[in-house]
Amino acid sequence: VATTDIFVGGIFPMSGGWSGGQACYPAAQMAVEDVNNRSDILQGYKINLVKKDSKCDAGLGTRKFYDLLQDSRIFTLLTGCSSVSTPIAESAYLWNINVMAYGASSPALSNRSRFPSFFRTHPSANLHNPTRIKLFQMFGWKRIGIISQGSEVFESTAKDLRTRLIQENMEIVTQQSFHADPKVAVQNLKKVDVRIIVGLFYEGAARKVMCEAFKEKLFGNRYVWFLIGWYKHGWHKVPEKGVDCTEDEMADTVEGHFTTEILMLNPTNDTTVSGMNTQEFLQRLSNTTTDIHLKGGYEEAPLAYDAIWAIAIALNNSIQRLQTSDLTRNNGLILNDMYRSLNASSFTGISGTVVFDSDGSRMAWTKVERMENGVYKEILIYHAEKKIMKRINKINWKQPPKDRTMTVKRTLK
Ligand code: ABU
Repeated sequence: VATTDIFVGGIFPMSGGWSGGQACYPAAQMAVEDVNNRSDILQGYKINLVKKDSKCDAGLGTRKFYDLLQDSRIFTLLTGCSSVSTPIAESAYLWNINVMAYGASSPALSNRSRFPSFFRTHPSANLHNPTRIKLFQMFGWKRIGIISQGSEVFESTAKDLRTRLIQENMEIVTQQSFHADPKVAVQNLKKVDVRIIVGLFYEGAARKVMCEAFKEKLFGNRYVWFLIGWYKHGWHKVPEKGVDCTEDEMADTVEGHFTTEILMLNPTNDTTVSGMNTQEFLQRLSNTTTDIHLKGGYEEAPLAYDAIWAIAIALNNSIQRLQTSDLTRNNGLILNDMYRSLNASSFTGISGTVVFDSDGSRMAWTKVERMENGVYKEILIYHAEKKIMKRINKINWKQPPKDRTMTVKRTLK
C-alpha cells in the first residue's frame, strides 16, 4: 500500500545550556515509530522526523530553522530550549508553520499575540514560583535574593517571582543578573548578606555561579540555594570552560541546595494514548540509548514523546476534516486547521493529561528535591492551583537556617 510522507522538523539541542535533545530525540523518534505502526491514526501516511542540532544556541537554532524552511513540506516543528524556541516561534506563523516545544519553559512564551502558532507540552517555568514561596513560608524566610542569567526565559521567571514575593510581603534583598561571567553578581549577593538565594540559569552557567559561590564562601549551613531541577544527572561534576573549582569544592558548594521541578511523568500508571503506561515507556526508552537516564533531557523525554502524539492526533483530525492531499505549508490550510485541532486537544499522555490552555501551555505538579550527601532526595510535591502538598521525605537538618544575621540583644545589669 502506498503511503504519503509527512515531514516534521525537529530541533534538538544535543549540547549547550540544556542538552535535552540527548534523551528527547530518542523519545520523539519512539513516538514517531509508534504512530507509524498504528492503523487507526494517520492511516496511509508516514511521519518522518527531520532532525537538526541547535546546541541550545539561539543563533545556530535560527540558522537550522532556515535550513528547514528550504523544504516546503515542513509545516510543523518540534523545538527545545527557550532561547531557540523564542525566535522561531515569533516568526514561524509567517511561513504557515506550527511550533510545538517539548523543551521550552520560558514564561514569556505564553503570549498568543507574540507567538501565534506556538504550543508546548513543556509547562511554563512560572510554575516553580508558588512552590518556592511555599517553601520560604514553611521555613519563615522573608529575605530573598535572586540571581539570573540575562536571557528572557530566566528574566521573565524572575519578574514573576518578584511580583509574587511582593504580594506575600517578602523582601527582595537584591536581584542580580549576568551574561557570561557571574563573578560580580555573586560578589554582590555576598555584600548584602542574603542567605536565601534563588538561582535562575542554564546548566553551564550554574557551574560558573556555584564555583564563584565557593570562592565567596556563599555556601554551607547558613545559606540556602534554590536551583532549577532539570539539569543533567551529576551536572556539577561536569568540567566547564573557565571554571577552576575542583570536583570536591563543587560538591561542598552544592550540598544542601534545593531544586524545584515540574513533574513530567504521569503520576498514575494509567494506560496512555499510545497503549503504554509510564513504566512501559521508561523501559522502552532505556532500550533506545545506553545510560539514557544520565543524558540531558531524560526528565523531559515524556514531553517529547507526547509532543509527537499531539501533532499526530491534530494532524489526523485536520486531514480528515480538510480532505486534502496537499501536505505542504504553501496555502496555510494545514496551519489553520491544526491550530484548531491542537487547541481542542485532550488525551492521556506519558506526561499526564495533554491539554493546551489559551496560551498554548499546560499546568502540572511541581517537585522539590534537596541534595543531601551528594544525591538528590525528594522532599515533597506541590500543586499550586489546588494548594495540595504531599511530603515525601524529611529534610536532614537540625533546624532551617535563618534568613538574616541574628542580632543578640544584651541587657546591661
Ligand atoms: N526543561 C528544560 C527547559 C529548557 C528551556 O526552557 O530552555
